[in-house]
Amino acid sequence: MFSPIVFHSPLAIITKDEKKARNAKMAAIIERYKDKVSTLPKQESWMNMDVYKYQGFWYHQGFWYHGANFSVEAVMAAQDDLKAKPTDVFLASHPKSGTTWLKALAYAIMTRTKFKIDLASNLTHPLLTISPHDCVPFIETDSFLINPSYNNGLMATHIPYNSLPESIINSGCRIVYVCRNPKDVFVSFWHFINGLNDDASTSVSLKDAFEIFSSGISPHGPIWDHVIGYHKASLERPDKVLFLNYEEMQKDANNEVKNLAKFLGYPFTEEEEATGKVEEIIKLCSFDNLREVNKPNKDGDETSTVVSDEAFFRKGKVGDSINYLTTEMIQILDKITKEKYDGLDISI
Ligand code: PAP
Repeated sequence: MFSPIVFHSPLAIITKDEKKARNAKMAAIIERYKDKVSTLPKQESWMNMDVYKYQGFWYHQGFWYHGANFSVEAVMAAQDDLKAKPTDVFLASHPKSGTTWLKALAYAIMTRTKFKIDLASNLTHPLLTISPHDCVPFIETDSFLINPSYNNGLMATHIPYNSLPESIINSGCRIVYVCRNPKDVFVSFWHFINGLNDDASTSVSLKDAFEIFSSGISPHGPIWDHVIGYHKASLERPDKVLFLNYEEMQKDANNEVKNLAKFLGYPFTEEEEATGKVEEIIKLCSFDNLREVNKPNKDGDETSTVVSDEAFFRKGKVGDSINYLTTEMIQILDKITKEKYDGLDISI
């Protein structure tokens, strides 16, 4: 059976002093990997940011905007420090592929006997008051990195399959991956990075961002290799790696959520299905509901640790990229995707 997961990250809200202490700890991690990073190939990516190629994928280095989260050093530290248990569950994805939604669903499924869902009273369930990112922290953020013994049994990562900390593979714990159409990922990513930006002079045009994304040098890129790594793993180890698809989740949430619950070891009982538990969880984790809960600004900017919660809820639609990309851009991304996924059963 799985270890019980705790209420939420105790690090969701921090004071200025705590933030300073955490930055100091992250600085120490950056220092720890300084020599290793200095040997890596480097390229310019978007927003005046250099990215470093590590084990086939690109990452920013050191502190960038909201801290050193997701940096190449953060990946290295997770690789060295994470000790996964066989009962753990890791939710994996390329950025902007449906991570927040998957976090909410997995958390709601796994804690459903502990927390009552009461959409009317708006008070009882953690997902009605805090972000899915506070319920399920990333291993390559300071929530975990400054406190490596912190592990609540349900964690998330953007690290590609081949770079996962060895204990995640060796312990035999479960991994759920969510993939999404690269065109929608790109448009979502572009909005997200420009939204992070306080300084308009460093915002990136769609055209420039497109060149970077399609050539694979955006952070965690190339997206296609990211997806393929987990897809292959899901074929080789189907009992340990579940491969989900954002578009399928939108099309048939009921079926996908039941599958997810089964894979996680928390299948819905007949009674739960008959009494609408699946639909209740889908509604709790719906875009509209989560966006409402994560509206600005409950916590105040001074104390929030990372990106503001609302940034993770833009439109939540399939195919929105058509409203932004030129015909040529669509053709380019479709061609790369077709070639890369050739012979693989990856629906997009
Ligand atoms: P992350 O990698 O930074 O954690 P991630 O959650 O993977 O981000 O992706 C964000 C996308 O998921 C956004 O897509 P959009 O820009 O095309 O709108 C966001 O709106 C969408 N999203 C977030 N929550 C949900 C949800 N509950 N249902 C469907 N889509 C969602």
